Amino acid sequence: MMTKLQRQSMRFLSTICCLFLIAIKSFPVAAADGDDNNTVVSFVIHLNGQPDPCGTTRLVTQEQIDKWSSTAQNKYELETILTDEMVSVLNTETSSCHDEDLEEQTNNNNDDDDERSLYTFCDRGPELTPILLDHKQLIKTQHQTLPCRWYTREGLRITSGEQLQALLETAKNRSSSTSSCSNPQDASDCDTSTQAEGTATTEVHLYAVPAGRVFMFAPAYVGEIFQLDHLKLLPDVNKPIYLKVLSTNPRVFDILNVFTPEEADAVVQRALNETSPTHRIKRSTTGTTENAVFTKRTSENGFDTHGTVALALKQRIFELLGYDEYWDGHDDGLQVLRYNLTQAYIQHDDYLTDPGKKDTFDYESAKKGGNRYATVLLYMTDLPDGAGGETVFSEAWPNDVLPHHRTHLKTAIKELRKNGDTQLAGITEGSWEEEMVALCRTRLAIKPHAGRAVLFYSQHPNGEMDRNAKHGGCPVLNGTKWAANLWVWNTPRKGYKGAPIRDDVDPATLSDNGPKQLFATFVNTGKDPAMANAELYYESQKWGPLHPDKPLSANTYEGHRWNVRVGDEVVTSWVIGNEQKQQFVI
Ligand SMILES: *[C@@H]1O[C@H](CO)[C@@H](O)[C@H](O)[C@H]1NC(C)=O
Ligand SMILES: *[C@@H]1O[C@H](CO)[C@@H](O)[C@H](O)[C@H]1NC(C)=O
Ligand SMILES: *[C@@H]1O[C@H](CO)[C@@H](O)[C@H](O)[C@H]1NC(C)=O
Ligand SMILES: *[C@@H]1O[C@H](CO)[C@@H](O)[C@H](O)[C@H]1NC(C)=O
Ligand SMILES: CC(=O)N[C@H]1CO[C@H](CO)[C@@H](O)[C@@H]1O
Repeated sequence: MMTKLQRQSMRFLSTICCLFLIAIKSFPVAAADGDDNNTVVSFVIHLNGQPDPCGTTRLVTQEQIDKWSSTAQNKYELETILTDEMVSVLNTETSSCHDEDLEEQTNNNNDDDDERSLYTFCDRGPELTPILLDHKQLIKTQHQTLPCRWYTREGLRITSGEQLQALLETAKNRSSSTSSCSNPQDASDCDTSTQAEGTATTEVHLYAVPAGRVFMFAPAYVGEIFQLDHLKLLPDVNKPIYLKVLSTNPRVFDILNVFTPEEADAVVQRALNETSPTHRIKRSTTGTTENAVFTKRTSENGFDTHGTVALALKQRIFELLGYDEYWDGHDDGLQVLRYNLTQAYIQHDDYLTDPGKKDTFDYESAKKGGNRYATVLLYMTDLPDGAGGETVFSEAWPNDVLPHHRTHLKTAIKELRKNGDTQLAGITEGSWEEEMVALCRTRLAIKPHAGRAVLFYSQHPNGEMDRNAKHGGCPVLNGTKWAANLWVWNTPRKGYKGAPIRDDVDPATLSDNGPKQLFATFVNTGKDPAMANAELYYESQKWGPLHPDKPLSANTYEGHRWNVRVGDEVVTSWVIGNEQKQQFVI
């Protein structure tokens, strides 16, 4: 924490520095860098997920930016133009905007510019580039490589010239207000005459994401704020959505104002109503196989893949994570969780492994496979004080405890036994649940409360698993905890179009191992007059009217869900089983 005195002297220093800047600005030489238009911009480049920039560009004129903006016909052209242009204006002497993994691998000291160029970061080569759904639309750079995608610090993908210009304007406004005012909060301090000269360098920060990779926020310190002004305010909340950093390693964030109490209620109600055997609330399973009940996950869960609210939440979360469009198959559906008294989920990784290689799916996200990379947790209920139920990151320590004040697990267990909290709830001495309660009181633990949302990453920006993201659901010591989570994948997941397949799988055998196409018929007998205007949907996508005596049919896959709607209401919901031909009747 800064003391008041320190803050004052900081302000004093910044005033001096501004006066100094103003002094410099009166020399014509300051604006000399080939600019007639009074506007010069320098781009500050960050590699995906890195708070510190890897380099800055030479000054760029408005005219140049106008040209890039007007040349690009779509987002793919824009990202290629930006990649080429950034390479050409980057100050290479001071830049480290290249792929360090690659440099290490090739392990050579030669000063080959190619290997130290941003191009090697944007295109990490076929072995390290997952193939995303829009891969075919990517346009090669002048260097015949794949381009980066470009984002703001807040995760807004730059998809058009207008957006780039808007970014520039925001940055210009910011730099003019900070360079000519000693106190940006107080406009009376601003010297408008220097603002009019406008010769201060405007810095625009751009975050480069390699082809095939996903954007990740780049937290620098605990408490840092990322205000996501590109996300729409929720009508009932009416406050900006923002992230607040809870931990930088693992990367954990609070997400504020991202869902409403009404949405939380709707999701819980829907979960309680669900009757489909695959989606209803039941004892949870773990891992890559769907039916492994695990003794150290005692909580229950259901899935909400099709509810209107669940879908709205999913789309909002995707936008928040940096997707400019919702990609089907990149998530597991909203998982709704219930933890009754004493129930818990021991610390684990959301990142999946398949050591026995039972799947043809390629889980190696560090190469070109896919895995879960982001988890968003939504807490739906308040618990009484001391009621447990935290989400604990077992490899991370609380931020407000100095290292030498950290409590050992054994000490924490002793304390628990002394004050008897856990026995009261029905947790026995020596059980894994007891040890978890102790862990939750010593490690980085997030207290649930209604409306709280948390984001964490299970992968590093280069796709490697983040082993510090191990976490668990602490035993509930009083009441019931409701929560929901969304797992987001860096590629389509198993069974979905575009899912990555292991290299060592013979494609000829794939049809046997991969998901089987099945045939379903949907019939409206007309017996129920309420179904006269029924419509058939595949998940939330309309398929067609399901009129009496006009059956519909479709090729589909096991686990896929078809819904019958009357008006806005889903009245019946079918999940495809494993038989070749199936019929569903209302
Ligand atoms: C920048 O400032 C101008 C003038 O004050 C204002 O009209 C404009 O809306 C601002 N633009 C952005 C993107 O903040
Ligand atoms: C749950 O089921 C009840 C009774 O069928 C119904 O009235 C209610 O609208 C349902 N709620 C949701 C959220 O689907
Ligand atoms: C959790 O509590 C609910 C409500 O009391 C109950 O219906 C459910 O069966 C309980 N689940 C388990 C696994 O005990
Ligand atoms: C559980 O919480 C309720 C409500 O805050 C409180 O009255 C009760 O004493 C708590 N029970 C235990 C065992 O702490
Ligand atoms: C305000 C100003 O000087 N605008 C100039 C910027 O550069 C273009 C192209 O050289 C000129 O046409 C503008 O007049």
